[in-house]
Amino acid sequence: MTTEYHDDTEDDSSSFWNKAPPPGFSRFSRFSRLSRWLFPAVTFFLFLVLVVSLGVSNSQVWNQLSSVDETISNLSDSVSGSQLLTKETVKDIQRLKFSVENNKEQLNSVSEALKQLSTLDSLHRTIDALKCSLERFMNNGSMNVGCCPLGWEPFLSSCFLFSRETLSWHDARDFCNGQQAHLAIPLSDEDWDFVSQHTSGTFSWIGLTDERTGRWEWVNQTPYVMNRRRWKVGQPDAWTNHGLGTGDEDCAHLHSDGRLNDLHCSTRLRFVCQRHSVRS
Ligand SMILES: [Ca+2]
Repeated sequence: MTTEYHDDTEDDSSSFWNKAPPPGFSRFSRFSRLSRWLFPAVTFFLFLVLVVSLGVSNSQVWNQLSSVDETISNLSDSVSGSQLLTKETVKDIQRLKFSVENNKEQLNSVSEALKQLSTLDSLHRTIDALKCSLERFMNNGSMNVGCCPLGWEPFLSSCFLFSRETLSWHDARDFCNGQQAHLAIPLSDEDWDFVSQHTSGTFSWIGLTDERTGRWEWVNQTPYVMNRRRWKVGQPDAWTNHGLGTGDEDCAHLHSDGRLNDLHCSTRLRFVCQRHSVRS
């Protein structure tokens, strides 16, 4: 006889596992399953938040580092530029210093030249005085006039230069001024006769004009007293049809007969300079 062994454990187990769970066990089971997923999910979520936060933070730090790097770069460029500018400034100062030294030397040269000119002028005056003394000695001291530069005519206390070249009235005035003289101002009858005799047969400018104020005056701006007998008949007539530009006849000259006529100042004529003679 065979004894069949039946293990009824399965049935018991089945009965055990299949028996209805106690009240509340189902909720506990769902909670248990949920808690098994919830913790990793929360952990993952927190980890994700941490990664994102770190990423954002790193991005901000990176941007700040980039900004600092750019600032340092700009500062470096600025320092380099300043150093370059300082070098150029030093070069400019050196060039300026060299220029000042050079100008100083030139000024010293000009100063020396002026001293030499002053010495020459003094020497020239000394020679004129010696020449005057010599002429006075040769004339046994009978001279009652001063001495004049070569080519000038002495008369009383003046020297007169009667030019052969022709200039406008203004150029003649400037030439005379350059000779430490002025266009002739014959105030006395003696001066007038002396000058008119030397200019006879020519037209010659003298220092008389009405250009500045419309009234006739001497070239040194002292008033002129009108004397009609010194003028040609009908003069001065302030003629305007001269065809020599604007203005009438503002400058006076000695006519060939020694009388005055007004003429346009740009006309080129001979002229008479006058200066004080040298006495010793
Ligand atoms: Ca005239």
